[in-house]
Amino acid sequence: MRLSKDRQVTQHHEQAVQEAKPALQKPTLYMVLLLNDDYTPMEFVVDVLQQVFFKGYDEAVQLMLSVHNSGQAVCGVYPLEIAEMKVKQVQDLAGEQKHPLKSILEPE
Ligand code: TYC
Repeated sequence: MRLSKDRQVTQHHEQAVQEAKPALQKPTLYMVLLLNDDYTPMEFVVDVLQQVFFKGYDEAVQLMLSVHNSGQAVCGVYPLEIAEMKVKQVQDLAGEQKHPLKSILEPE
């Protein structure tokens, strides 16, 4: 199809604008990671993984051990507001029992 010079320029311009867009957008999903420490009891971490991240018992144990052995692990991937809520829930539950357990967010 033949296009007028004007149309070609417009199309080229639109394409250039669209290609730049993904780099400017904020990531929409965030990973919630649990961090290891030397003091939080293993059973408490398993409880948190079940209550906050809705893991079954066996998966919660595996995930807790993976954090214990590797330093951290991803517990779930969520939109920002949900991910922030999970971090706060972990912080609140740990704080109630005076455990140093921590979770953080990272862009997916
Ligand atoms: N390392 C802790 C212990 O030996 C257990 C633990 C696991 C703590 C996972 C935090 O996110 C954590 N009691």
